[in-house]
Amino acid sequence: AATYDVVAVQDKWRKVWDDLDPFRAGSAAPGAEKRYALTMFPYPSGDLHMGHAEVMALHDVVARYWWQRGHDVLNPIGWDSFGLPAENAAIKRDENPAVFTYANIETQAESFKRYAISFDWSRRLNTSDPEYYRWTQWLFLKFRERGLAYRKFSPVNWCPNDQTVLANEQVVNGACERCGAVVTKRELSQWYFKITDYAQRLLDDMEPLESTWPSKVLAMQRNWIGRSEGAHVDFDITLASGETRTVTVFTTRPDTLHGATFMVVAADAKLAAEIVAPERAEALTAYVDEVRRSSDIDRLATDRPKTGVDLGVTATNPVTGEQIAVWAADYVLADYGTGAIMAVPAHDQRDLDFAKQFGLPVRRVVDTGEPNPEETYEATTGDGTYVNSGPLDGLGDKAAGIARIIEQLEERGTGTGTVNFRLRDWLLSRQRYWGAPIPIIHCEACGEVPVPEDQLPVELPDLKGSDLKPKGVSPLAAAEDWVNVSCPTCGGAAKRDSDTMDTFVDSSWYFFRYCSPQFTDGPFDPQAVRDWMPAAQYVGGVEHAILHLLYSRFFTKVLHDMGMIDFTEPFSALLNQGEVINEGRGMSKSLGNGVDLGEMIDAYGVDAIRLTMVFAGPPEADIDWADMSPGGSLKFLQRAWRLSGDVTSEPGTAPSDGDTALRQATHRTVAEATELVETQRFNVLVARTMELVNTTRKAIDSGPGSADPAVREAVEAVAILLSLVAPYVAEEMWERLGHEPTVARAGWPVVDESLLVQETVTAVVQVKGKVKARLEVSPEISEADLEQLAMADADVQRALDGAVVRKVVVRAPKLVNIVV
Ligand code: ANZ
Ligand code: ZN
Repeated sequence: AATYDVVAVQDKWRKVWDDLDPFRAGSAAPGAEKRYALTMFPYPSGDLHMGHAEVMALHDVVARYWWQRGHDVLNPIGWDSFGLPAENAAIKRDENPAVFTYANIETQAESFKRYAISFDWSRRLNTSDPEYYRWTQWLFLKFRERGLAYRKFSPVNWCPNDQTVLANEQVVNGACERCGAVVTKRELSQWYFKITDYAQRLLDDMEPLESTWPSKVLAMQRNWIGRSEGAHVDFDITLASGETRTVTVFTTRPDTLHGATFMVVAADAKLAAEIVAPERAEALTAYVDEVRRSSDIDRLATDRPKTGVDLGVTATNPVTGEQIAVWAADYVLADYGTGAIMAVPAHDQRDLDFAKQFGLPVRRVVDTGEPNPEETYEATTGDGTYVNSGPLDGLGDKAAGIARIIEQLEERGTGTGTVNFRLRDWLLSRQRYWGAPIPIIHCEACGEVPVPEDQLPVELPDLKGSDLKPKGVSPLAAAEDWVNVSCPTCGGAAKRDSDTMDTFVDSSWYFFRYCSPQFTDGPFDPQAVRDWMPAAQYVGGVEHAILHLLYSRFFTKVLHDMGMIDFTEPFSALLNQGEVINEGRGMSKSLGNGVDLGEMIDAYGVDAIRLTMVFAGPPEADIDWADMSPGGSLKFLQRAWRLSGDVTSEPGTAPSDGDTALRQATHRTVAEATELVETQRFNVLVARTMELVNTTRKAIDSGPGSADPAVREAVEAVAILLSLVAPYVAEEMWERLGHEPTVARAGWPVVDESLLVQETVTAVVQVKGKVKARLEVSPEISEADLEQLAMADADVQRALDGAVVRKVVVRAPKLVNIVV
């Protein structure tokens, strides 16, 4: 059979499309609805890989479909081009990170073009371009003006390998997310974004996203924000000096206050050292040294032996008046809640383990019907009836118990109801070179002075290789010419802030910039953003489910509060694609199971790879490349292409006198395809296209023949459907059908509703020889289906009236006879 030359077809249309530039945003008919198709921008390390190929193929189905529907589409591309990998590569090569970065960007851009993603190439941006980071810096200053960027001296997560600070979010199981080194703590003065001010709104605004974002992502965000309702309860501590000091704890179970038999403060918080009795101070110091060496995850683990130090002071339980011991321990975290807890060992296993370890009292205050934790050392955490709880005794309702205790505390002024969030402020300073410099100047006389707006961007000095080696302070600090400046306020000698911003700052607003990437009067043109945003569809990996999405949502809310935009959520819909794996495992160098995208494309062509990715399964599912058949995809594409050579009617032939059965098949396929794309079942779309190719082939070979206008109609529909997935062969088919390029903008076929109507016949249902029902059924209905329909009919059921059915005679599609 005839075949097309994959490489020749790719080369041919690449050139034509470069000239046509068919995907410019704004090029649709006037008044067309605007749709923003956004995909997570790539990081320029090396060339494209299978993961990119998948996400782009899926994303492009939607973008190309929108063009075919006549919408105006914004489908931009750019690069998240600051970051550590480029800096580490530059150190190895003794060059500036820009060299490696921009070379990779060119390689990737070339690959994207070959891969034929329908990007608007006029909107390219790189976060490491001064024209871009000028506005990253500007936004930082605006956040600071609003009190949303501030500096504080505090213990921070420190990666000893990368020699930089990490955000909490970048510490995974106590290790650096990038390099895996065990993260330690350091005291440093650092910049933070006050994302905690937005915690409640970040939660509330998720509600409208419920049906358009994956529920898994919403759950991860909710968990990260970690809202807990509870109370602040004040405990008076009598210090060794005889003075009283009030310490507040956060608890989600104020109703168990009568069972609070000791108190625990975080060992590494200042408070512990401030309240410790002199004779216990040395023990505390030794213990804190030990604690600093372990990670938060280890500290919170329930299965590890409890450790701690008795601080030698007592606190007063505000409801029982009892004196209770105060301990310092590592299972209480310094930076959660108030860094101090009331321990209720009977109903919290960690407290109970601690009590057991150190012989502290246990008192049950909720009787759940389970064995008493005072004896079993198994904490009971469920609901029950209050006991040993004074006024609460006998009550069986937890919510009421909590409300009553809060009321009592508030009356006496010893506590208040409160809400606590797990979310911390976003630490954005990084002691590395390849990022946007923080636009602040430190002057001894004036303090922190923002770089005046007209002096932005603060450009990076040209450093390379050996200058960039991590030394614990930013390499910028050693760039004397750059760091020493005169103060913008007093003119005296001053120094630039030598830290750079976390690259998550860059990626928190790039999708705004895409709307007007050349705009010079601000980070974006407000009108352009009004036109395109929020993005109708965002496609990307679930690895960004927390950080990037949370930060982008935060930025959007701040921009809203600044009056720059009129919406509060940036992405109306989100799609997380699955992962491309091989032989059941993630691809990795160490496993040696990597699949090279370039080799795949050389062997099968772009279209076959894209089709394979889309056809593999639902977009959210992982793709095991070992089970895929790109060769099979190519065979199918050849078969589709052959159809276009068999059409003998002229372009523009009216399909109305064509073969009805084929016309019905075509129109049904298009109607279904519409539904399938809109519900993101792209793999089924491919399956339906394959069926239409087969039906059309039969019509040509053994049906109405190649001259029938219905055949042309069918093949044109195939070309348009394929244009979403396999753009090269679709274009080639379109040309062979006698049309001008580009098929990508040909328009979605219009469905003739009258061709969707299924013919029906009337089936008669008899019970005891009398007609009891008439059913409208398909002429092709099976005997079994017809019997089932008949038995389910209400009139038939009434006629049977519970009688035992002896026999059912079915003559599909016309008759069902029920004998009782
Ligand atoms: C008494 C109590 C009794 C508690 C009980 C729980 C069960 P979430 O839901 O995660 O917010 N807690 C408070 N601050 C802490 C800290 N800095 N480090 C470790 N644990 C801390 O958890 C809130 C609960 O975790 C609080 O409620 C407190 O223990 C503990 F039957 O107080 B609870
Ligand atoms: Zn000054």
